[in-house]
Formats: sequence, C-alpha cells, structure tokens
Amino acid sequence: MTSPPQHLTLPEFCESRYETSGLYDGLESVLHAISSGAYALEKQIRNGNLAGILGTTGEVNIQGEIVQQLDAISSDTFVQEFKDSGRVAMVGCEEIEHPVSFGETEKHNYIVLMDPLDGSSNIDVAVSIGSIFGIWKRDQQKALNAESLLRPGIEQVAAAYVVYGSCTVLVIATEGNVDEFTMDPATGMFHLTSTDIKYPDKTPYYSVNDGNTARWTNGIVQAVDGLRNGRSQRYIGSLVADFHRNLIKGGVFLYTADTKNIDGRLRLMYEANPLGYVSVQAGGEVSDGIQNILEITPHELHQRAPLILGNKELVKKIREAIKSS
Ligand code: P6P
Repeated sequence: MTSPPQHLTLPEFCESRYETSGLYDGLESVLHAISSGAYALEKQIRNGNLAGILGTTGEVNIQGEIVQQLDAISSDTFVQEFKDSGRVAMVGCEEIEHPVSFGETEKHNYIVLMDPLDGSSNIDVAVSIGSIFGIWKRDQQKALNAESLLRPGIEQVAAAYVVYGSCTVLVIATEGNVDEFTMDPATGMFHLTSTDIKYPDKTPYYSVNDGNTARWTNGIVQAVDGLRNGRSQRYIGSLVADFHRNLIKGGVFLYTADTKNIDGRLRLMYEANPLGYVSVQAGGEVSDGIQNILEITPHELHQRAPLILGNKELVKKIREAIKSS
C-alpha cells in the first residue's frame, strides 16, 4: 500500500486509470453514482437522531429483518443514483425483493448488486456502518431479468464499498488493483489516499462472533482456537468495517454456517461476492469453508453463504480445520 504523491479526486483518478472504451467503458459513471450516494447518505448518518431518521420503519424486508429507516433511505438513494448514471441497466438490492431495471440501451452496460447499508444493528449506537457494491458487465446477448443476475462472483468486473466510520472511505477494486479514497466532509469529494492495497503478511486480528461458539462444529471451534494464539479478536458487528480493518492491518473474518444459520448468515450476492472480489484483488482469499465463494453459481438472488475472507494463509488454515472435523 502506498500513499499517492497527490490526492487525486475520484474523477481525476478514473480519467487516469480507465480508458474511455473497452472493459471499463462508463465505469466512472457507476463509481460517481456510488460516491454521490455515499456523500448524501453520510450527511444523514452523521445527523443521526437530529435528523429523526433512526429507528425502524415498522416493515419487514425480504430477508425477514425489521427495516431500519436508514436501510430504506440508503436503498432509495443508491437506486436513484444508479438510475441517474445512465450506465446501469439493473440493480439487485438486499432490501428489495425483485431487481430494479433502468434500461437496456447499449450504454446501459453495467449491473450492480448491493447491500446499501451494512451493519443495521449498529445504526442507533453510533458505530461504523457501510455500503457494499458488486459491479458486473451486462451480457447484452441475454434477456435482462432476475435470472440473468444469477452468475458466479468471478464474473464481477469491479467491486466497491464505503465505510462511514471515523472518516468516510470508499475502496474500489478492479482486476489487480485495490485503491482507497477518503471523503472531504466539507465538499463531499473523494480523494485518493492509498493505492495498490495488498493484505499485510502479519495478521494481528481475527473477527468472529464468539457468542455463536455453542452452534459451531468441532472443526470451526478448532479453527477459531487456532486464531486466538497471538492475535486480538476485533468484531464490530458491521461486516464491511471488520473487513476494512483486516484488509489494512491484516487478519481474517469468518461467519460460518452453524446450527441456527445452516447456510450462513451473510448474503452471497450482496456481501460475500463483492468483498470476496476485493479480498482476492488484494492478495487474499474468500471461501465458504469448502470452495472459493466466487465460483458458486447462485440458485437464488438472496441466498446466504458461510463466509471466511481475508489473509490467504489464514483462510486456508480455517478451511482445512473445518474439513478435518
Ligand atoms: P451477528 C449486520 O447485520 C450483518 O449483516 C453484518 O454486517 C455483520 O457482520 C453481521 O450481520 C453480524 O451478525 O449475528 O454477529 O450480529
């Protein structure tokens, strides 16, 4: 990871990094939609109770979870931004049962699958939360519908996430590149602050909900016991914040299957695939305990998956311990 000599703005970075044609044609518009939505959302998040937007809407989403007001606001914000971008054909969203389509012109050549607000249980207690995006190219030879979204994560062409934390950071991954931008709260502009991010060799942290121990197999218990030696347990309860710390400082995150969450708790398309893509581009690995998550062909848009992601060696050790049980 290096600190760039000058803090390029996101538009300047896109102009320098992505050609105006080829694989990333129009990606700058998708990334602008993410940064613009993140700025709008960040202002509301920072106002918290003053904005009267905390607490629930009283509704239950497709995941069977009580919808927080900010869940609905974040979903609406990013759906509108992607529609306005003119480059996104369809958005799949954790909060919305069916994907939203915006158009099938030749310019609408991207698909986005998103968790617009990750960490909902932390919204009302001023703890870091985030937004997660998987970015795909539309197969213009195929009909555009929910079925056409059921592709393995390895077909993503980019992924991005935002952490609304002590500062607001946007991390963007494309093939072989992971770069971090930090938002200037005065202007809402994102500036390049770290480039060519790779997982450190050292792994001072591991992230797991120890409260689930009674629900694990013996293999998972052994895997977690093996992580405890010489490491600190850091678990925020917001996947994207735990992921970002482990990426920058070194470590691994796991939320495996257990007797309550037999398919795992986290979503394949909206959380595991995008963050798994970032992890791999940063020299890490992502597994469901058996296989590379990015090679899973989904059968259902909202399906869940056990998730182990981060430092390559640690992911391998955890997978071996799980298999040994
Ligand atoms: P638990 C937040 O609701 C979330 O989806 C992830 O961001 C987080 O890692 C996980 O659930 C926390 O789950 O069961 O530990 O509270």
